[in-house]
Amino acid sequence: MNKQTRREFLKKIGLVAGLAALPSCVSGGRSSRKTAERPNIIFIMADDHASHAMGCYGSRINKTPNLDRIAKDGMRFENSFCTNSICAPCRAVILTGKHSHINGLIDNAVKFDGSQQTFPKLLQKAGYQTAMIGKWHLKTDPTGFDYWNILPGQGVYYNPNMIEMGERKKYTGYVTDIITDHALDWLKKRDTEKPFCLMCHHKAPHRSWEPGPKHLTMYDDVTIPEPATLFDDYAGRGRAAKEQDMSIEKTMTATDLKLTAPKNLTPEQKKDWDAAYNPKNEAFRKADLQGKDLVRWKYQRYIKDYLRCIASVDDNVGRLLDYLDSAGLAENTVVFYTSDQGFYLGDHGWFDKRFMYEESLRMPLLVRYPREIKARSVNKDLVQNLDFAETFLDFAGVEAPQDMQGESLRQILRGKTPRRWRKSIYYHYYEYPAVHSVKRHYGVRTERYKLIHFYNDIDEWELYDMRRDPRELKTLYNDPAYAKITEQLKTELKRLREKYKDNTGAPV
Ligand SMILES: [Ca+2]
Repeated sequence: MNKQTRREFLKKIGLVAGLAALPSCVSGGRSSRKTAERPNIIFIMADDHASHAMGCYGSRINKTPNLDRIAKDGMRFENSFCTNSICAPCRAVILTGKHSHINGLIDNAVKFDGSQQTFPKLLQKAGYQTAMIGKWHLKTDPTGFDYWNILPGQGVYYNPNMIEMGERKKYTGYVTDIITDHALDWLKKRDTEKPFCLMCHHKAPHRSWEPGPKHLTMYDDVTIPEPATLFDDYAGRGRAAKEQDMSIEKTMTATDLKLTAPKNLTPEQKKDWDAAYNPKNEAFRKADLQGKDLVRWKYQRYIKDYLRCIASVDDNVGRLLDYLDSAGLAENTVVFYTSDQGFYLGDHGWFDKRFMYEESLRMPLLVRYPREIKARSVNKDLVQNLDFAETFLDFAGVEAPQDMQGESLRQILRGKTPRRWRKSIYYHYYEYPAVHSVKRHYGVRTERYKLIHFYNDIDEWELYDMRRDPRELKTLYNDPAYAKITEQLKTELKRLREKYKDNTGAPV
């Protein structure tokens, strides 16, 4: 029975609304009561965690043993991309399964319209218990959750305020630990008769990369390898890459570099902080660095703090996984790990995200669900955050509404890529003029090529052949040898803009 007929059949026998009450739903066509239970969902998301800082993605710079557990027992996606590489827009796309121009949240300045359809609301309606804990960043209160406890705005790393169902409370401690504590508390107190969907969304490793008390001196005795493009001069690209304001050399502040301590530490935390940073700062003051040496020092300073924040995320993901094991929930829980987008880890001399270049376009994506996903699988299909809503609904046996724009990943997770899976992805970034000065652009990426159109106060195109130039150092736009490819990509870009109903920005 296909999805539509099954739905009609259920409707006929009056079971659609009652699905929630059924301990064994027919989803997946399994017969036994036990295997047909609807799975729980834990959706863990970090903020700005690039996949090249994860062990299972081959990181040269850190280890993430707990995240690797998810990859080892499940599937790792090699080609997972965001639609708009910035915090709030990415979250809105995930919630709605719709591109930014449709859900309305095109940049970080816009408030999310929480009255619209989202996957948590649909899961809730289908009988799931839903919870949202951690970074929300959408400016309006969460909707579609039985329980929510969120950081206000970006939140802070130490001693954060959180807003629990509308009530603001202050906590002492480190944000990644505190978010996980709340997630574990909620899991322990939940109604065990119902399936659940828990969103555990971390602030880390977002700027300004303040490490937790356990990791303040981690990496002190090592030098982290530099990326190949740390001293990129952007000679092969257009104005957008040259005119950004997100470089390690020029943009980083004293706070970013921990030349000043965070203001909100308790006396005890301040003592630990000073013990870790004062000697490092003293050594810097004596060194009198300039030019490339100074960039190198800043890079070490930045990347070590970034990785220290990730070490805490990794520890805390381990705590959640351990709980699932001890509570007997590991088999029947879909565990998702991702980040709202990638990040520049000194690549091209940058930090931050926004550009459609690979480092920030890519999202790590690991999914574990032993009942359907083979251990240690690796997938190369082109997938996006646009697909998550429909994937969660599919696992819950809820039919995705027609107006969602992604595709369920469930068949891919089962190792069976649908025959007509997409061959290209669409991207559109809007936040300009704004912090970091990354110009507005949209584009298309296929397995091999990428075509980007920068517009607004500029009209420039860039084309990359990622097989020959994986670091995207030289645009091939206007290269006669690539004229035919360029035309094909423009046609594809037009098709995608029509498909996704995007008439914002300059025409192709
Ligand atoms: Ca982010």
